[in-house]
Amino acid sequence: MTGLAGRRVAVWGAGVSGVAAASLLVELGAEAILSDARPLDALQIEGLDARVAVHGGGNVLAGADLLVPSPGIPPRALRGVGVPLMSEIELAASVARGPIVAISGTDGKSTTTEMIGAVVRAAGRRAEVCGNIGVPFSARVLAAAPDDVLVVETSAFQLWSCGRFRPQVAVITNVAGDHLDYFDEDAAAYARAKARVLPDQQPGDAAILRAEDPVVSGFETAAGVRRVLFGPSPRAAGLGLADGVITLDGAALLPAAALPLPGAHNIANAQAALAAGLALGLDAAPMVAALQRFRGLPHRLQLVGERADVRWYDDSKATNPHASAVGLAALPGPLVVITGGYDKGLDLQPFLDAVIGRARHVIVMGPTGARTAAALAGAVPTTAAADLPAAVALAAALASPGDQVVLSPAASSFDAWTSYAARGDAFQACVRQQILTP
Ligand code: UMA
Repeated sequence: MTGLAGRRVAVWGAGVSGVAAASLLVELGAEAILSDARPLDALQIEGLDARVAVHGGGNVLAGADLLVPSPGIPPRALRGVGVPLMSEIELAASVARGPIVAISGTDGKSTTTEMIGAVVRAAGRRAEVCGNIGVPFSARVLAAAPDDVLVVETSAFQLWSCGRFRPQVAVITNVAGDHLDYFDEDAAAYARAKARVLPDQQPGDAAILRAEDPVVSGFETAAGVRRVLFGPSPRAAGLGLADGVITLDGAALLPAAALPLPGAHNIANAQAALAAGLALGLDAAPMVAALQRFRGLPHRLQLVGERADVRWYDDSKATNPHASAVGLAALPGPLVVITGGYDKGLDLQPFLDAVIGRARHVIVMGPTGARTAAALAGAVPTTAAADLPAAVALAAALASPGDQVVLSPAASSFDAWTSYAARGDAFQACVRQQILTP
């Protein structure tokens, strides 16, 4: 059915996507050669189909005429490779039986993805939530029944190499500067990748686009595709916000204050989830109820605890300056901000704008720390901390009653941790040990 049976396909990268893609390929009757830049004894491969051939110590084609690259492999490493590329999500989508909802954009993807899973289930359909959020699409696609909704978080790393990818519902949250090192500083290539959920849509499919983002609302959609705009401002058509009430085509749907998650960005995430559910033909009432119960995900402006009238938040998922700014804007009250991490060379301005005039103090760490401190000189007091325990101790000394202390890195975690989740866990452990435990 997919034309993959009998093909010899190389899969590069033996992380979770490579393992899932190679296993799916052999399941579909293809011959899969999985290779990794690291030596075999350094790899921890779990759940790989025994029929897959594995090579370590370098990525190889081994006579394959099709290549499925792992998302972590940047375009420059695949240039001139000589065979067509097939993205891992494209591979999975090629055998999907149920409708695909693809969530793209720089910020809010994971929360929106989980919200869509929640509203779909509340409305009585099964949802398979997968993709960049952690479980590869290729690992889940065959488990889904034809009536199940495949809710897929898609990253620019997965989208740029798609040859064909048709989600019946495409959601784009926003496009802000991120991952420019991966795209060799080519912001247009990054934006193109974010828009890659749109061109293969068919008449009757839906494109759910963030109204206030000029890049996103300017994206072209295919002929016959329904464009639904969303965002927290008054709007006659689509999902809007008027007098604190979320509206659908101007009619009241849900007071924003009934959403448990704080901030305008979460109003927008909830609107996108409602729009996606409505595009699937689901009833509004159970979806609205599900959003009123939705408590959010770890490390996304997660309240760790409160002590002496100071609230401690973990926003480790804010891996770029724009995401940090969005999270900081959602917090009331004076801030003590702990920031810094792996330097992707991003423009710090959105973060600087969010802390100037609002932060009592900014504690800087990691490779972006010195750059941040220099940019804030004269505007906000800054102090460098050697590590997270030191930063937490410093923040405790600087915070006054009524303040919010927030880990808001504005940078990736790869300087010191394996993931933003590991960084957030470490921060929460420090807060519990040093602050919350009497
Ligand atoms: N490798 C090679 N050759 C190379 C480079 C790397 O063989 O030239 C190998 C590495 O040695 C390693 C493997 O590739 O063994 C890692 O592959 P990967 O980095 O693509 O990671 P996976 O484990 O397959 O996880 C990927 C996503 N990772 C990235 O996009 C970097 C996960 O997103 C995703 O959850 C998972 O697939 C399932 O779909 C993570 C992420 O950080 C969470 N995403 C970025 C983000 O959200 O900002 C885009």
